[in-house]
Amino acid sequence: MTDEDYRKYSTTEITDGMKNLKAWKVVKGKLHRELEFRTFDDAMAFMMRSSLEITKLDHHPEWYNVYTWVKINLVTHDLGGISGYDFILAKKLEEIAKIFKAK
Ligand code: H2B
Repeated sequence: MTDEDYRKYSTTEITDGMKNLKAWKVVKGKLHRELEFRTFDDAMAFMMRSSLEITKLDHHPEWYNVYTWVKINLVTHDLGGISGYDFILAKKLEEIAKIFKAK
């Protein structure tokens, strides 16, 4: 994470970044992912574990939980678009989701 990452990405940069995030899509100008956990408790544990990284990054997801689902949208509100920080957070969330064997 550097100042270089804190920049609104161009369409080309976003397309490039998506190559490393196979399960993610761009929906309405945000990085989007829908995770399904084995149980509601796992979904909650994922959110709690992620909160530690989110606080470290000081970059926050738009997300909500329904039962075993966690639906995530990432965008940099202060820049009005997707930045490098959204990609950094997406990769982090993906790693944590793996620990919980989310689909
Ligand atoms: N998270 C996201 N996703 N976008 C932001 O613009 C943002 C944030 N701004 N978390 C941060 C906090 C900012 O308000 C603080 C002061 O760093």
